[in-house]
Amino acid sequence: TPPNQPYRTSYHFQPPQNWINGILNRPMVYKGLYHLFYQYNPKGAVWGNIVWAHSTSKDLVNWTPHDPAIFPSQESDINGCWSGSATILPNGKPVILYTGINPQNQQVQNYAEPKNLSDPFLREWVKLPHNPVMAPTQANQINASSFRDPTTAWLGPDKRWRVIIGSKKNRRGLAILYRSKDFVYWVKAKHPLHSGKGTGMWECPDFFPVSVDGQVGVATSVIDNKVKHVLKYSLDDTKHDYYTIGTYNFALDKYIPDKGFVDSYSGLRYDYGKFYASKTFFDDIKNRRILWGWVNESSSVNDDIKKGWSGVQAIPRTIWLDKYGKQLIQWPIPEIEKLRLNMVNLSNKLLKGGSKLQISNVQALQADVEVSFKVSGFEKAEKLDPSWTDPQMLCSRKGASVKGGLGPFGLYVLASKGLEEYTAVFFRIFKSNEKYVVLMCSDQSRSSLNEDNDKTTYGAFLNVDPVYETLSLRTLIDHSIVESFGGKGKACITARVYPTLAIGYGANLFAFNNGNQDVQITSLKAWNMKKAMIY
Ligand code: DQQ
Repeated sequence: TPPNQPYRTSYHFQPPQNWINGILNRPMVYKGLYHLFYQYNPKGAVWGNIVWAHSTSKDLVNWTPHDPAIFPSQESDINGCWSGSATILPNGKPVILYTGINPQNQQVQNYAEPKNLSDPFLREWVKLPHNPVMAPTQANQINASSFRDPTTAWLGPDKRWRVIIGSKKNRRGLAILYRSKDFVYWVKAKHPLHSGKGTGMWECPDFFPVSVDGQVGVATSVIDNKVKHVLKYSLDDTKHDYYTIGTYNFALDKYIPDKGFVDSYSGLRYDYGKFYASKTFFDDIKNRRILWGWVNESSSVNDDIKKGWSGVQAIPRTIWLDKYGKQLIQWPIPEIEKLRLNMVNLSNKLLKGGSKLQISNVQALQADVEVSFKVSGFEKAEKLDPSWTDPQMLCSRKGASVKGGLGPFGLYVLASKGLEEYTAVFFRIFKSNEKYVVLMCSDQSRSSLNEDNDKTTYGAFLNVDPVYETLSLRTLIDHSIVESFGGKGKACITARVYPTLAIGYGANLFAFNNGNQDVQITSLKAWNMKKAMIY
């Protein structure tokens, strides 16, 4: 990588150089080690020449790189080894199903397994000589340019494996279902597991159970009345990850979203900023389900080529069902807290309307900040216009500098001393009938003096009642990424920013309140983050 790299992260995963994307082709645990596989271009900072790069870790924080695990080597993947997933078979053997691009540029699904099961790093993978194991044909009517990203397989009570593959038919997104008795010979089911009208292509689907009771994770094959199922897909059209919560009807081999959940651009999202092609895996070391996603750049392709790299991975998040079954909750894995150093701690600090407060003694470039607010004076809340249904639009219309009644209040991160540059993560409270609605925003519009970046503002409605609950925000700041969790993980927003002044010692952290009503910071804790060992 070229020198002078203010945007390289210090604790978010990224390789030393080049392009990464798609996913962590299904991370997994094997013999006590976490394996991360990800889409990687060994030859440059733009997408292409895709192989599966590979790293392992004991703690999901520090990583050891290995040579690429899967790369083009046979006819069925000669034009690329795209996304896929690992499944651990009942005998403990991990198997990978992945999408290969064949000489006709068709998307087909291939099988690979470790060469040597006693190597805990699983460095070498061998492919079936007779790959592919699933392919588009005249008979099955599968669209050969929209057939990719097999999920982790689940084993039904009938002892047959099932896997879904993302696809589309015209504008209908599809989760094509295949079944197998031996994991090698796969038969397409007559009906997809699920489909969605008008969404376009479903990339990187993920299908998994979540416990209806508590935060404990559930293994992928569990089907009983103590779980709900989640279907997630990445919409190629909007580049966001959407999910619904529902029931897996095993007798029909169909997934049915619960009432109120929709397969559309307005559906629930894992993250309301930049976060794509994510996947979950069940971590049987700690009995939790972990979600991991890729965060693309917001800089120009030219700048990516200049800096020699593109893409980072978000911090892995534990994911579980909220107690009302209405949404998923996400929280950064606790292992990341090992990197915390030198806590700064404030409590019961009044943040007057129109004021800001610098948080000193933290290294604002790489920090973990947790803040909670107590709000009063609800009569000051602005009225929510019934037409303001799109939170991102509302956040861009009412950015951090637009004064309000209750809010905007929150944090200025990666901020220059004189606020020529800052990224604002904040709340704004509206009144709608007799209820209060909390809007959470991440405003990048002032994040950099370099105009050559995508500085779109992001937003989400946060399902917290500010009258009875504390309003909390956690933000993970790491040079060019700002990952924010509102309401203890009820809404997440990830942003990429490229300050020109707020770099090195020029980066600062503030709490701010641009509303006219005072708010109380009940607690603010900020830590410097140590650098993780990533390569
Ligand atoms: N990128 C991969 C595909 C996947 C997409 C190719 C997601 O397998 O559908 O690199 O970004």
